[in-house]
Formats: sequence, C-alpha cells, structure tokens
Amino acid sequence: MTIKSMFTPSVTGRDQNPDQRRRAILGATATGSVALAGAGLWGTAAQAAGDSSPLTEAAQPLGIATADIDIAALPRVKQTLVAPPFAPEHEQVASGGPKIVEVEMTIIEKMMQVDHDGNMIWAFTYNGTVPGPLIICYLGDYIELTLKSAPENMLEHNIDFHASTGALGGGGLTHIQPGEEVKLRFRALKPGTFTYHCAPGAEMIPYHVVHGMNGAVMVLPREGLKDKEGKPIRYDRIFYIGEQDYYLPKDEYGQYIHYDSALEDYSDSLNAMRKLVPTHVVFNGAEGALTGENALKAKVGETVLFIHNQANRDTRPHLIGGHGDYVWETGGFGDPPATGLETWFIRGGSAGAAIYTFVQPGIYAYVNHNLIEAVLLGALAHVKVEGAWDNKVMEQVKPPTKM
Ligand SMILES: [Cu+2]
Repeated sequence: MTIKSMFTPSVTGRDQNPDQRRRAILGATATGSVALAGAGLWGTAAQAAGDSSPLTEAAQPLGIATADIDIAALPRVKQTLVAPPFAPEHEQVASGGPKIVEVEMTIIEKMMQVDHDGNMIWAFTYNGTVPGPLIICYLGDYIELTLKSAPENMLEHNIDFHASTGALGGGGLTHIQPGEEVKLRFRALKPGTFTYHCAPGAEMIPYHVVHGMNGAVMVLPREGLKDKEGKPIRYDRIFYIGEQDYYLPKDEYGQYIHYDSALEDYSDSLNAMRKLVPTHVVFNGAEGALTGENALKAKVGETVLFIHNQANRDTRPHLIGGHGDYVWETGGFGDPPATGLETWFIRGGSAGAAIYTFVQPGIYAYVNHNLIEAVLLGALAHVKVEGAWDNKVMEQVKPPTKM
C-alpha cells in the first residue's frame, strides 16, 4: 500500500457510501464515522456509539448512574495539563459530585532526539511531549477534551482513551486533519490508570503509537485510593513515566537514517516494526530524560505514586533499592492493591500504578527490569532521594578491605 492510498480513504471518506467507507476502514484508515469505526476496526456494530443501551451490570457496583445525570447542570473545571513527569494539580479525594473536567491538547509532529548519540525521530505528540500529558479526574466525572492538530502537521490523528467507553475509546469521534479541532466528552466509568493513544486506522495505529503518540489518564475513586482493608492511601507526589519503544530504521551500513520530514520514514519504519525488535526503549521520550540532571526528586519519608504507561509493549518496572508498597499492576483501582512487590508487570496497552514511601536517601534506579532494555536500550530513570541514612535499615558493616 502506498502512502498516498493510506490517506485517500480517510480524506474523502465522508463523501463515500457506507460500503465504500467500510472497505476504506478495513483497508486503510478509519473515517470520522462513528458507527463504521465501531464496526470495522476492533469491534462489532453494537459497540458503536450510536447504541444507547443501558450500562452493563459490570459498571453498577461502582455506583455510577448515568441515566439520570443532567450534563448541562454539572459544574465545569478546567484542568491545566503539564508536561511529564509531572501531574496536573488535583485533590486526592473528590469534593462534591461529578464534574466536567475540561482539558485541551494540541497534536504536534516534531523532530525529537531519542538517545545520547543524537539520533532523531519525527515524533507524533500530544502537547509536544512523549508521553502526552497525564489527565486526572474522579470516577463519575466527565473528561471533555478539546483536541487540536497543528496546521503544520502532515497526518491525520485521533485519540483512543482506554478510560472511556464506546466508539473505539473515542477514536471514532476524534479523527482530525492538520488545522482542525474536535471536542469529545466521555464519562469516567471505571477507576484506575489507563493509557490513551492515537489510532487513526490500520498500519497507522502502531506507526503513530511507536512514534510517541500515547499517554495516560488517572481516574481516582471519589473517596481516594485505599488499601485492601479500606484504609486511605495518600501520596506526596506523582512521577508519571511513559515507556516508549522506538523502531528507528537503519541503512545498509547499520546507520540510523535521517528523514527531513514526518512520514518520510513510513515504509522503512513499518519494515523495522515488523521485526518486533525495538532500537530504543526509553522513559519519557528519550534516553536520559529522567537520569542525571533530569533525575526525579524526593525526600526520605515521602510517598510517591509512580504511574507507568506503556501503550504498546509489555514491561516490568522495578525500583532498584526500593519496592512497590502498594501496586495496581493493571491500573485497576476497583481492585485492592498488591503489596510489597519487587517487580511488577505492565501489560502493553495499559498504565499501572505503584506507591512507595522512601526510607533511605540516595540515588535509586527505576528501570524496566529486562536489564538489557534498561541499560542498553534506555529504559532507566533515577530518583534522587534526600534525607538521613538509617543504619538500622542498611549498613556497610565493613568497607571493602583486603582479605
Ligand atoms: Cu496520530
């Protein structure tokens, strides 16, 4: 399939008859048509947004009643999104009833450096960062996203929120061309951390995701996080980490190829991706984004919530020298957290959460504990923790001495 044919159906899709459009979706990128997006790509026609059947049993235990909610009467709050590894301002327990949380993201295609050697990728980003910003709301709130695509962009984009319900996670309702904007509102019906990513259709889906186009949403329980006995869990700060696998094409001499514009790497990238061997696995967009000068910072006694997003590929976070005190591997806050873990597993296509209270100062390494990926490919962060060393926890009883 040529690059031109990838785009033709999506650009003209709105003028085609349903059969042509369905073929276009199955063969190439999705159109803006909700029903067809639901029918064609991942699911069945019944899952499309046009189906207004009531909530399933599964949603009921969470206390979500959507039928009698008056959206127009809900209070609105604006959430200012911030660049990773930081989290937007938020309370840890909801005050009052459901709200509409307004957020805005701009899609920016940009050249980004990915490693210490200066190798580059034409990244596809939400708000200019890899991962895209963290969005936070409470169970039962609405997220209302204004999604804009910068006029200088080359490609069609959209967004699939795993936190949402229907229309391919909103993907079927958010296709935009450069210079367009769209607004999507969805209700957060499940508590947890969830990935979001671009999913414009067919091969463009993984192509965009492994060019950086993903991020996370955290839907907090209204009463906040709890342990398995129901005792509140609170945190002092959030470290939001997006793990990104890149597949940079190489020339016949094994050198990375430079591309002058976005999309020029398309067919080379697909060839590289097909081998399933990433050239880079990095945190927050680039090797070294969270190490050395850029290390995450905390103090002894502080409790940190690590949110780990991986939209594409399995990973196994580990805090070297620490633990996961409370871990929601799957991100599902509806389940009690696991406790005292050494390493946890984040499935590709999800975001997980782990809480740890630091008891010793020093430099911690937060890694993907496939150590080849951590050390050779870049999946490594540092946490610099200040405070007083506690010999009762660990002590070098005898320094290295000649025997
Ligand atoms: Cu995209």
